[in-house]
Amino acid sequence: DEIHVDQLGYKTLAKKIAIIKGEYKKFQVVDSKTGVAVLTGDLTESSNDDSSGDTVCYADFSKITVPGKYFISISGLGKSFDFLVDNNVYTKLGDSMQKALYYQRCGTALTTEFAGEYSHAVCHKALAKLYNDETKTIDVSGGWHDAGDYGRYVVPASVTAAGLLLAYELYPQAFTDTTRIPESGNKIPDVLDEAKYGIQWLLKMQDSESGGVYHKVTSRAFPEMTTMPDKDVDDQLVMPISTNATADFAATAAMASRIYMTIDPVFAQNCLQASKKAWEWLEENKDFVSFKNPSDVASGKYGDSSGKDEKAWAAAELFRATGDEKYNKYFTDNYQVEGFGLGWQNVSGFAAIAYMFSDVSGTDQKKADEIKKSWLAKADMFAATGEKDGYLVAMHKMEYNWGSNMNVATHAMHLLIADKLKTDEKYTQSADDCTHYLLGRNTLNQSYITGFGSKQVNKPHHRPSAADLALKPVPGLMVGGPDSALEDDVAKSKLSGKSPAECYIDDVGSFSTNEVATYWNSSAIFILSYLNSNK
Ligand code: 9MR
Ligand code: ZN
Repeated sequence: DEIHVDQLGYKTLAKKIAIIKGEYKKFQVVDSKTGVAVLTGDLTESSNDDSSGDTVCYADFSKITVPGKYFISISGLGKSFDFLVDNNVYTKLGDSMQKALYYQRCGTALTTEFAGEYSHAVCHKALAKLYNDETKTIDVSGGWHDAGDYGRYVVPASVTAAGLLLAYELYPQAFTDTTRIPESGNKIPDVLDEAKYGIQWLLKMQDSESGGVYHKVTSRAFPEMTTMPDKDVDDQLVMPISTNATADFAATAAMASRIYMTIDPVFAQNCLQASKKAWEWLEENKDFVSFKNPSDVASGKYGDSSGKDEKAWAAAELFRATGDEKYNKYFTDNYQVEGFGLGWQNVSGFAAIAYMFSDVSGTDQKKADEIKKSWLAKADMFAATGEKDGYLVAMHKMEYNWGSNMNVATHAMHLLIADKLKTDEKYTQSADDCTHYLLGRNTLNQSYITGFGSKQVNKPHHRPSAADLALKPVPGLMVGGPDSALEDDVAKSKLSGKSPAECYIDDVGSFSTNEVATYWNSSAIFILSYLNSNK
């Protein structure tokens, strides 16, 4: 299996490239039903890939536009996995990745009607104790289990929800009301029902008095891998308020107030009130309140050394939702282009998007144009990186760190946003190439999304998948992917000496390469919503 393709396939009119390890001359595209070769072509000259160390050449079979199932064959080497040429090739995947968030829901029973073999009884419904004062308990049930663990964290959950809202806002045609979640059929696109499920929990994480938002609610330690959600009965502790939880919350709630305005006006109003209240906390607590795990707590940290990008994001969203000059001023005075991140730690990309697309009167057009210019320059850089990369993915070899698949997906998001600002095929092409990477066109020939592709993830670091009786893991979850820092014992013992792009192992113990996370899914859902928006 040295012939690497997108294991789902390609849309009919898309550019279609297979990537081959080694040096060969000719390839054939074979119709896998009839066994008939439908195209013979020349491979390109070989070049080197920096991130994997591979020597690769390319088969371009873009000419194949007849829908069907095919494989690539190279004499002396063998054949690729089967793949489809079909305009609907990513439809099921998009729906499934969104449905995966339903499987992550906390505080509700996953019934067999909607969850099938992945059903379980209600979990984490008991009142949670305030870490700083265990005599106080509050109801913070709901939301999503963050990842392979059952922690619920405000920072990443905000980013997850914001990614869904943004996908819906830019590509509404990609979403349906028929993904078989409990809300399906309510005339609201399921993606908005899912985002609302997360945001309703975020609302509960706000301290109604001060407006500050608690950083997370988790148990002290991670439960065993074989614990189903409903069997995890350790105390749930609500950790102190932090700047970034409060600011990310303010941003996401303001965004929600805009998006749900006509669809769900009461919810939209609640979100706006809560967002403003969170902003008040930020105004009263100007010094950065970071989050550190207390010594007896070992759940995920989601720490950060700066709250600047988070606060700028909150200001941009609040300005867009209200038109109030005070938020505009805060944004224009404070926003600095710093990385345009679209992940949990650096959210300056979300801040930029909110401002660039603002049509509220009072928007500082000069500032917006400046940001657009930098955004496009960065997109040019990503596109150039992708073109140079052996596997055509917009990634430098230093970027294969924990959650590298999110880097791939957010770079694609960046490119797609750029295309919205200034249509250019090189942007959408590079984003497509990132998607192909995630779906198996990479050095390991590995599809990184459970339940999809020919070489699938079978053993994700995901407690329900490890604990339930189902043979296959919960489908539609994207794993973190290669992490060259080798940050768990399995990775240390099995991956040492490997190139960055190879530092991945499908092992339940490898939490630094094979865990799942809601915000990783959300970034992938964004790019799939683009792909599924124009069939
Ligand atoms: O996604 C997070 C990654 O960027 C960090 O490097 C890593 C270590 O701090 O944590 C990751 O997030 C994990 C979180 O801390 C706990 N739940 C599982 C998350 C995904 O691995
Ligand atoms: Zn739960």
